[in-house]
Amino acid sequence: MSLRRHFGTFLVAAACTVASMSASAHAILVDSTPKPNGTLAAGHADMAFKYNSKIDQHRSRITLVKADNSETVLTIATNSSKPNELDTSADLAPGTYTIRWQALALDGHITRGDVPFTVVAKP
Ligand SMILES: [Cu+2]
Repeated sequence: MSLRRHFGTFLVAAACTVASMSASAHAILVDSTPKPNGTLAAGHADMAFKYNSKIDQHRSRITLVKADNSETVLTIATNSSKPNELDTSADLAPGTYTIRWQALALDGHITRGDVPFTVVAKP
């Protein structure tokens, strides 16, 4: 966690606070697979992140952070029938992970957040 990252988050929050006085539609995560602190089975995992507003799927980003802090940018499957959603997938071994998402809403505001989760071996 760098100071720069925190400062950037603060700027986004401030911009959205001002914008919300007019018509704001910046993206807030409302549901996800995996859930925050949730669990997935090992193997090929489909993941979905649902927001309260339309997302620019081409200019948003989903990064998989492993327990050793190595990062992999995942491919977002663009899907015009699910405009509020970012879909991706990865092949996951058992362990602890974080999905770091960055979503560009149609109001031009970027929001970001972390979804920590655990992958367990298939029974
Ligand atoms: Cu906004």
